[in-house]
Amino acid sequence: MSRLIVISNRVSVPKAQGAAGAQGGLAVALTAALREHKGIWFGWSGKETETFTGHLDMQRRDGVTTATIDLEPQDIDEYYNGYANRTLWPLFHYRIDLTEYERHFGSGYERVNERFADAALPLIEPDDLVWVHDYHFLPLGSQLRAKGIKNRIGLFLHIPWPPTRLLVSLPYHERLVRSMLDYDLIGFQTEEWLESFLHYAEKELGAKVDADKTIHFEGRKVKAKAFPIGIDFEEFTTAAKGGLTADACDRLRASARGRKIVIGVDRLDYSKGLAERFDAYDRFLTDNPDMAKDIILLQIAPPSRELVASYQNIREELETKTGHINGAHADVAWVPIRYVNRGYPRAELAGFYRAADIGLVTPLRDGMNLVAKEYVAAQDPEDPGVLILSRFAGAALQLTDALLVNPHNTEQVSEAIGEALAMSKAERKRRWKAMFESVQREDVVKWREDFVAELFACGTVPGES
Ligand code: GDG
Repeated sequence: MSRLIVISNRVSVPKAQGAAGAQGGLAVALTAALREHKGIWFGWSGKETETFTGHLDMQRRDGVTTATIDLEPQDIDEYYNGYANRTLWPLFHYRIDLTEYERHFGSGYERVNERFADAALPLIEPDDLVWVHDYHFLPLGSQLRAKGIKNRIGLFLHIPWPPTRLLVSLPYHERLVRSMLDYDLIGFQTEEWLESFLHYAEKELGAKVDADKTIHFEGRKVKAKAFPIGIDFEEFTTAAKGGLTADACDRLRASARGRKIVIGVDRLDYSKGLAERFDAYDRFLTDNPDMAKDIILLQIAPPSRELVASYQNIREELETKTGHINGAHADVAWVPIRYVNRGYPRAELAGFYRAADIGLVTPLRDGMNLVAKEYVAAQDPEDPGVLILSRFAGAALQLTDALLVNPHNTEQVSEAIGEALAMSKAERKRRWKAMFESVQREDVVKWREDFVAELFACGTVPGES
C-alpha cells in the first residue's frame, strides 16, 4: 500500500475523544484517514516565526505522524488572512460583495505555496501518493511539479467551486486554474461544483473534457470527480454511546423544561446563514404566538477567523440580532435564543444533537456540511428529530429526506419549523431512516478510500498493483 502524504493548511490531530473547540470538518475527516494509512500529515503549525526557515517539526501524535512549519507574520497576513480567507473563501461561497482583491494577497499566496512545496520535498518518497487539501493550496501541485516531483498528486476541494461568471471577476483567475491542471486528480464535494469547474476549463481555457471527465490541456491529463465527504460514522456513533453524550442530552432537555429544542451548530461564518436563520426563527415566533413559548433555539457558534473584518462584522450582527429577538419575545422564565460562542467536546455535541427535536442547518452556500450528517447520526431511532436543511449545502444532494429549504426565504424556513414540529412520529422515522442509511454508507472511510483508489489509478502503469 502506498504511503499517503496529506498536505493541508492546519494540522490538527484531535484527541482520541472529545477535544473541545471548533474542530473543523476537515480536521476530523483527515485524522480518520491518516490513522489507517501510513504516512505524514504536513501543514502550518499555526505559529508565527520572525524569519521563515522551513524547519520541519516532526511529531507522532495519536497514531499520526505530523510535520509542521512556522510562517512569518507577512505570510499569515497575505496567504491565510488575505488571499485564502478574504479573497477565495468569499468568492467561492458566491459572496462577491465580500471578496477583496488585493494584489499583495495573490503574491503572498503564491510565495507561501512555494514555501510549502520546498518544505514538503524531503518528506516525499517515490511511491507516495500526495493528497493536497483545499483552497489554501490550489497551485501547490504545480509548485511541486516545478521542483521535480513526479508522484501522483491529487487535490480535494472542500468548498464549492463558483460559477465561471463569478470566478472571472478574480484577477489572474486563468493563471490560478491553469496551475491546478498539474494535479492528476481534482476532487469536488458534488457534481454541481464539478460541473462548474469543467465549464471553466472548457470555456475559459479551451480544454477538452472526455465523457469520463478527464480534462486534456496542453499535453496534460487531469481527472476530475465528485467525492462527497462524510462523517467518521463509527467514531461518532461510538462516542455518542458514552456517558458524556447521555449527560449532555439529559442536561439540555432538563433545562428546556419540556419545550421543543431547535439546534444549530456552526463555525461563526457568514456562509452558514446564521443571520437569515435567526430572522426565520423570529418570523416563526411572531407568526405562531401560541407555540412560541414552547420552543427554544440553541445556537452553538464557536468564533473563527477572528482577524478578518467580515467575521468581526457577522459576530456583531448576530449579537445585535439575538439581543433584539430575545428582547422582543422573552418572558421571565423563557429566552427564545440561547446563543453560545464557544465550542464543546464532540461527545457532548452529540448529546445536544440528540436532545434536539429539530436540526436547523441553513448555510447560504456550503461545500458539504458535516453538521447535518452528525445531527442525523446522533438521533434516537425510536424518536428521531427532523432535519431542516438548506438546498445550497452539498449535503442536500444526499439527504433528500430532510425538509429542504431556501435559507434566504424567511417564510419558507419559518414554515418548515412549523411542519417539523407537527410531523408525526411515523413520518419522522421514515425520513430519518433513509438519511441515516446514507450517512452510514457514505462515510469518511468510503470518501477516503474512493479518493485514494482513484488517485492510485491515475497514471497506473500496466502490471503495477
Ligand atoms: C469545511 C466546508 C465541508 C462545530 N462546532 C463545534 C464542533 N464543530 C464541528 C462540527 C463539524 C465541523 O466542526 C464543521 O464542519 P462543516 O462541514 O459543518 O463546516 P466547515 O468547518 O465549514 O468545513 C464544509 C467540510 O469542510 C468538510 O469537507 O463539509 O462544507 O466548509 O464536524 O461538529 N466540534 C466540536 N465542538 C464544537 O463546538 N467538537
